[in-house]
Formats: sequence, C-alpha cells, structure tokens
Amino acid sequence: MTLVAKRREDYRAPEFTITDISLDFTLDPTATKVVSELQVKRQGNANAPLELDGEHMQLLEVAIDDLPFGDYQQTDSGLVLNNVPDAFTLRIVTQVNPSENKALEGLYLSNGVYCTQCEAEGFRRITYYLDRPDVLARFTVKITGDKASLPTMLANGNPIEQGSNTDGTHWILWQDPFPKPSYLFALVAGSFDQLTDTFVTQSGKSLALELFVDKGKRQRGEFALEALKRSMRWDEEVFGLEYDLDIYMIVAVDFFNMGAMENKGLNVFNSKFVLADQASATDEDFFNVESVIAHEYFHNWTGNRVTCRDWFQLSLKEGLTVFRDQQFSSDMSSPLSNRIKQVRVMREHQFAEDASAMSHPIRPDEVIEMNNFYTVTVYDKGAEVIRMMHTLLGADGFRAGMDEYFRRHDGQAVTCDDFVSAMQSATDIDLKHFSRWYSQSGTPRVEVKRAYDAASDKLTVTLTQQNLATADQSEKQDLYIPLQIEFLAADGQHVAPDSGMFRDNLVILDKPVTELTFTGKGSDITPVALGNFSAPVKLTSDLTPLEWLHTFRFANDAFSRWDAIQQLYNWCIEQYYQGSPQQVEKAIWQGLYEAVEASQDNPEILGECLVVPSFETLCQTRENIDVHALNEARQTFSHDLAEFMSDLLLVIYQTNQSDSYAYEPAQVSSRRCKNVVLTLLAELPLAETLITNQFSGSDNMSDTLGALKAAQQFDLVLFNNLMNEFEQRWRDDPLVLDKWFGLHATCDRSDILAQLTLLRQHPQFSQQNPNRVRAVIGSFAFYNTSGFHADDGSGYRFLTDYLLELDKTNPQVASRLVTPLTQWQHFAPSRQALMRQQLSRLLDDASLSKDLYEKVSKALA
Ligand code: 0A1
Ligand code: ZN
Repeated sequence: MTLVAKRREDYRAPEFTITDISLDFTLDPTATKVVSELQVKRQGNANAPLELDGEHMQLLEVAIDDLPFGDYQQTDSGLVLNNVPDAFTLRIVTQVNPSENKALEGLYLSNGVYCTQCEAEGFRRITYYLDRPDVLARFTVKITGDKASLPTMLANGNPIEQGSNTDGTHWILWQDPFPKPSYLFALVAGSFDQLTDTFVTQSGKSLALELFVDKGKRQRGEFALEALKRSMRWDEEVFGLEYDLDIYMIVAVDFFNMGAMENKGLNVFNSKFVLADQASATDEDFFNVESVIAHEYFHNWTGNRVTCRDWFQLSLKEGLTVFRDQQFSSDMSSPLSNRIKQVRVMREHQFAEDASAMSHPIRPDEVIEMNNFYTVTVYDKGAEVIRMMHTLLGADGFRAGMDEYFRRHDGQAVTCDDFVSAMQSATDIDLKHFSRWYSQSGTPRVEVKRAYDAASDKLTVTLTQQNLATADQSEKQDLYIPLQIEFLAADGQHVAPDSGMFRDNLVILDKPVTELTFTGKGSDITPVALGNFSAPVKLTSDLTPLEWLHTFRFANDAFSRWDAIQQLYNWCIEQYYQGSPQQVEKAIWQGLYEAVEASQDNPEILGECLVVPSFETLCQTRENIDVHALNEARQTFSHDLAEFMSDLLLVIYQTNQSDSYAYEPAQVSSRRCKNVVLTLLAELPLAETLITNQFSGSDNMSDTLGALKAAQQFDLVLFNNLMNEFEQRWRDDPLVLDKWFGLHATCDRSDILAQLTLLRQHPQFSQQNPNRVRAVIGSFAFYNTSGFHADDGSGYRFLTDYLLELDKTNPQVASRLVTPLTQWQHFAPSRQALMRQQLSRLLDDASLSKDLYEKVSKALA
C-alpha cells in the first residue's frame, strides 16, 4: 500500500462555497435517512466541477434546484458533480447505519444514544459535503425520532420549533445563527438525566446551561456544571470573552474516541471527563473534568468563532486553547503543581514523539491521516509556543494581541501566521525569528557550561543551543529561545551578570552560543536555568549533585527547585544504572533528607519532589538503553531513598491525613503528598498495615486508589486481595472499573499476558469501547515497562496481535495505541529489532487502515 500525503503548501481555496445547509434526519438504528439541502456558490474557476467529500454511506438521491441531477461520478472519497451552475440549491439524500459504525466517526450509537463526531473529517460519513474547515455555513437541523426511546434530540444552536407525529415519532428543529465549518456540527438523541442551570454574563445576558448524563448519574454531573460556570466567568475576566448563544449544552457519552468535542453550543464529552464525585473519582479525575470542560468551552472563541483555514493549522486552535485551559487550571488550583504536570507531559510524551519517526512541527507540513495529528506536539508543544509568546509579550501585551486577533478574524478561518501577526501588533519584539517554532520540529538542546578565569576574576557562563536533525527534517535553524535564569552565589544570595539579559531573569538565546559574564564575583556561581520551564527544550548543565541541592535551597523559582531534585534523581539513577551506586555518597543522601525535612510544611512541593522521574522520562536523556537495567536502577534507587528516609516519610504520611474530604487545593496537595509517600514506603515491609488501613478506612477514590497503587508495588497477594474487594464494590460501574483494569494491566508479574487475556474476557470489557481498550491495552503498552518490554518480544507481539484486530473496527484508537511500538529509537539494537519485527507484521497486513499505515510505515522507514 502507498498512500499519498497531503501537503500544507498545496492549500487552495475551494472552488465553491456553501452559505446555508439544512439537514433533515430521520433516525433509525440501521437506516438513518439524511436529507441535505445546500446553497452552493461558485467562488473560483468558472468550469470547475463541484467535488464533494463523502464515504461509508449510501447515496439515494441528487437534485439541483428541485430537478433530479445525473451528471455526477461517485468515487472512493466522494462525489464529483459536473456542469453545475454558479449558484444553486443542491439536494442530496443519503442513508447511514449508526449501529454498524464502530469507528465512532460520523453518526454512531453509544449505548443506545445517537451521537456524532465530525472532527476532523467525520461529517463526510453523514452526507456529501465540502468537508473542510474553510467552508462556513449556517446550519438548520431537523431531527425526527422515536418519542419514547429518544425523548431528547439535540443539535447546535437554538431550538426553534418542535412537534409530534401520529406514528409515535416526534421532531425538533434547531438553528445555529453562527456560520460554522462542518467539523463543528453535532447531533445527539437519547434518553438522559438532565442538570439545568443559568449563567448571567458580564453584560447581563442570562444563559441556559444544560448537562445530559446517563440515567442515574445526575449527581455525578454536578461538579462539571460548576466547572463550566467557573470557566465562563474566567474567560470574561481574563480575556473579556462572553458566550454568544442563549443555550450551552454538554452531553456525556460512554463511547468516545477522544476526550471531548467543542461542537458549537453542543459539546459532546467522553463521560470520563464529566462524571465525578468523591466516591468514584480521584482528585486527578476532578482536575481533568474541570480542565476538559474549560478547554471545550474556551474553544467557543479560539476554534469556533475564529477557526482553522486547513487542518495543518490545527495548533492555531489547539495549542492556544490548551494554553488557555492551563492558565485557567493554574488559577483555580496552584501554579506550581500545574506547571509540573504540564512539564511531565512534555518530557514523558512530547519529547518522545519528537525523537521518534512521528516527529513533526506544531504546524505539520505533510499528513496522510489527519486523525494522527491530534498529538502532544500539536496540543502541548503548541501550548508551550503560545506560552513563550506570553512570556515575551507579558500578560498585558498578550491580551492586547488576543484582542487584535479577534478584532481582525472573528468569523473567519485563518492560519497560524495570522495569529502571530496579530501578536506582532502588540509588541516591539520582531516575532519573525520566533515563528520558526511553528515550522521546526525536534526538541532543542540547551547546554549550560561555566569557565572561570582567575586572572581577571571572570566567570563565563556559556549557553549553547543545538538543534539536531529529526526523522522529518535534516536541516535545522537556530531558534529564538526565552530562557528564564537566575544565578546563586555560594551563600545563596542572587547575583546578576555584567550584561546581556533581556530583562530580569530572562535571557534570549537567538544564536548558537550566548555568553554571560560575571566579573569580580568569584567562581562559585550556580546558574539556575529553565525557570518555570520557559521553553520546551532539553537542558544539560555542568552542575554537580551538591549544586542541585544548593539550587533547591536557594532558587526563587519554585519550578526550578523541583527540577533540581529531579535532575539530582536522574544523576543518582544514572550511577545505579552504571553499576556504581556508591557514587551516591552520604552527603547526597543527607542533602536529600534535609531538603525533604525542610519542606515538611509545604506538602505541594514536597509531594512533587518525592516523585522519582518516570521510566519514560529517564529514556528521553539516554541512548542505547538496556530497558531492564534502567528500570531496575530506578526501582533500586527508589527503594534506597525510601529506606534512607523512612522515619521522615512516616511522619509526613501521618501529618497529611485530612478529616473529611473536599476537592480543594490544600487538601489535594496534602492527599497527593500522602499517597506519593505511601508508594515510596511500599518499598518497605512496614507499609502493609498502612496500605490495608488506608484502603479500608478510605472515604474517597484518591485514597482508595493510592492504597491500591502502593499494594501493587508492595506484594502480589495483598494487591490481589484488595483488588478483588474493589471489583466487588464497583463491578457495575465500568468507568470506575477502568482504574481496576489499568492497575491489573500495569502489574509487574511474569504471567502478565495471561492476566491480560483474562481481563479481555471480563464481562465489563468491550473492544468497542475506547475507554476499556485504553484501560487494559493502553495501560499495558504505555506503562507496563517489564511486561511490554519482555526480553522475548512477547509484549510487542501481544500488542501487535491486538492492534491487527482492533484496526478493523476502530483505526483511530488502534493508531494511538501503536505509539509505544514506534518509539524504539532510544533502546539497544537487539530490542529495536524485536520492535521493528512487529511493526513489519503490521505493515504486511494488506487491509491496514490509513491511520496505522502512516505511523507504522514512518516508524520503519
Ligand atoms: N477538538 C477536540 C478533540 C477531538 C479531536 C478529534 C476527535 O475525533 C477524531 C474528537 C475530539 C478537542 O481538542 O477537545
Ligand atoms: Zn481542543
């Protein structure tokens, strides 16, 4: 199979546009009829045919201006209509089969609920259309369906008319006044529990808020509704942005490929990101619900009012909206733990993607399957690029740039260049060099090195940027890197360089080498670079272990203090990995002990500092990795750390107990700290009682799960006992049971593949449900280091066998799950061969989806 990629530089405006579309759905599980009436206008070449996108449906009728039309060809990917007038009404009737739609794109059934997913190119599975984001039309949607089983029938915009028929069906007409691209269309029909609320906007307009959840789950939706109101208020306060329709609806569905979708006025959510209460959701779940609710809401301006010209510009809406949701979350909880969370995603997942064959700029140049580009690069690195602009422009400058962006582009489909140019209007900094971040892939390396000249008492700090070739680009250019930096003298006081700073604590690296000098201040100066993770780079420096501890003690930037401990752990683990754990001298252990001891009254930083870097993070700074040796080095180091400070850890564990549960920042930090400590203590025999007591006394899911994770670390017998109890309690709640699936799938045990087979046979497992598949297969492939990387290649084979099956029904999910197999670059050659062998098996499958083909063929190139 060879598939041709689409290229960004080949963008052409469409020959036609569609100003209005009226859709009429008659819902039926296997034969839903869709009548579409389009107002089409030529805007390009006079002779061009009208080429509509369409797939996976039956065409029943085509008419132009009320007359049957026959001058068309049907192709694999759509419909070509020849000799059409310059302006006309096109009527197209199609039929689709929602119950057979297991790919969950287009119109499908989720547990009896009709719902749609149209981003990126799902609308073409409903009707023939110009299914591209630069065609903006006004939508009117009529839905007819069975009154008894589908009491609720929703689409975008406002309901304007409804009625009943004599055959037991009813109908409703929705109208969306805002022209929109087809990817923002949505339809939902089913029977729900409903939560209703109102919100009064800054300008005094009262809006209806409606949340639809599975029957019996109403109470679990309350938190999401509150989160929505907080998001609305925040966007008014921080960006001056108000909601624009009279009604905002959110529907939670059980079968969903991704997190959620920002359809205009009618968000569709994976129920995992709506439902949360104390008993069933962890603090992390609450956090995710709030941030995804905010993310989708913020899209109403950054995505919907101003949308993307083409899919290569995806980061225009996603990078910006992730940045906005990150700022919101940070305001709702705590800046430090939020920043750490974001940086973990970058270091564990985005750096890995950029080091792999899937490396691409945040604005990709070439795409075979668009669904493959909803990536950590486009989203999270995209958000880091926006954040750097925020750093450079300052909060006020950034806001001015955003205002200008909306002033220029409201109602348009635009490009990343348009965004940068709006930002340019708000700053004197020339953003031309900076904008290379949009076109260059890969993680820059920044090295910090010191040289002291005693004769002139001058210390030179050399900051070097290096941009290495990636799989997709051999030529690289220097980037414009804002590096937050502070300098500590031996006594912990701050010192400043002779000159060369862009502003206090910020230096710009815009060439290969930047030097800062300190004259007359001696040689003992510790540079603390990459404060607040000011740029998405990999930092290396000449700091010694004791200087990392010095940084932890004296740096102003809280992120840098945390990072210093992470760098130190990384160094320690490297000594274990190299077979010389004795290099970690007493002074270092003691220093770590004192750092922890000194932070006891700050559970937030303490909890984060006691997390040893993940195996995946450790991989990003190493080559030719011996997986099991590195994994073992990490585990032995964690064990020794726990042992060395067990008395202190016990005290911290006891101090961080709260009486009654509340999801609020102080408690969340304290609970996290307690559970991180419990996982460390699980290295030691004394942990058994703590674990069992915490499990049996817990009144919330965070503590229950904390106990289970610790038990998984502690011993298999205890783990299995507690897991059985948990299963009894939650067996009828698949969303909660996903946690149980995930824990089983990440267990370090020699019979893991047999366990996975059992999990697949569990009554609650369903291959059709992406959440279940991610909980079992995804957890195994992404996080079960020992099992997935078994020396005989059995873990790789297991995943491959599974993907060959899953790809036939849900290529999108299959393509996400193949990621760990494509990231073989860091490992030793024999392991690379085993992984590539399985990738070849995939590529040999003649019926492989476009999705998997793109990733697998790149990984093997
Ligand atoms: N735009 C959504 C993400 C999304 C993308 C694709 C989907 O189906 C293929 C579904 C959702 C967001 O950023 O939240
Ligand atoms: Zn988004």
